[in-house]
Amino acid sequence: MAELITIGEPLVLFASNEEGVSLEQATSFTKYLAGAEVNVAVGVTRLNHKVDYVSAVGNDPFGKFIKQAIEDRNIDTAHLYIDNNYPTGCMFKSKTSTGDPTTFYLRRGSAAAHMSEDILDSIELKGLKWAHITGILPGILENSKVINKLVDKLKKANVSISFDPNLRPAIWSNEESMISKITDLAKEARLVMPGIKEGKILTGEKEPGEIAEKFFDQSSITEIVVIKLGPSGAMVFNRGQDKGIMVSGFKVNNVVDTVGAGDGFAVGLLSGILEGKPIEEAVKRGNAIGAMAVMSPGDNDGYPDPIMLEHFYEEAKEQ
Ligand code: KDG
Repeated sequence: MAELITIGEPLVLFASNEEGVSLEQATSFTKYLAGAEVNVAVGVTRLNHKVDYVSAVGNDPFGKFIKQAIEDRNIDTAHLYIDNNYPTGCMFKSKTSTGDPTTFYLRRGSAAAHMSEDILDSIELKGLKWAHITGILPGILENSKVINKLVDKLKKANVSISFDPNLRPAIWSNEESMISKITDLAKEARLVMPGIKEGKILTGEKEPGEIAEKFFDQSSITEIVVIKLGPSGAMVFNRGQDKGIMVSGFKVNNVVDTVGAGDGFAVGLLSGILEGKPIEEAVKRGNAIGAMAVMSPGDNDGYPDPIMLEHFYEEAKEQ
């Protein structure tokens, strides 16, 4: 029985092998499994939790690659639908060890974008504790009723929602609708985990405490807001407590690729919560896995198993 469910679009990622070369000029790429929600499913599974993943891919070579990659990572593909009419989403990424890479998508109208409400009918929610959703899902879906039905179903089954805004302006027609749809979804979540820049865009506030307050004010469901501050760590805010708690990040000497770090953070935070750890310890694990993620090229290849995580804690230095 799964403890966590995630739903979103898996992408086939072509990551350039040529440091400092633009996507336009790059000629050599390596193929990976990517997609924010599948990244979280991979990481939490690797830490020995049972995760259910819901999505759709095309009946094409990349859909087959994704299905196999998910199965290879020990995740059940019973709810990964193969769509004969629409293609699998693709993403391209440049290579840079300084700052964030350039990304480019070929995903509009993909199989995942065409997920219908029916896709939710066969999902078993019994025994589930958490559902992880990101702001990418409302940005790609052609039919917004899927989100409404998902949220209703989760609420009826008393499944808590964890929500990562994952702002991706490239998939939205304009910023206004991105902010309004993502804010609506955040209101349904018990746990919200924006990056500091995302928090500022979504709430119009500047300081972590003010951002968290805005998330609490707009929803009676949100209990925890964790604001990611990049390499320096994250701040945790619990509803009703005056002050946030700063949890330091870890020093990383060799940044290979920053994409996937936020999902790595979610992996640590959610797996810690599933294991009943105090929230600060879960956030510390989030910081650790975020740091591990930036040291490898694919989105999710750097996520640890429990032994690797232990080794990291033994050797890593906090900021
Ligand atoms: O968080 C990592 C994701 O950004 C990446 O895997 C691709 O899901 C993705 C997206 O939509 O950007």
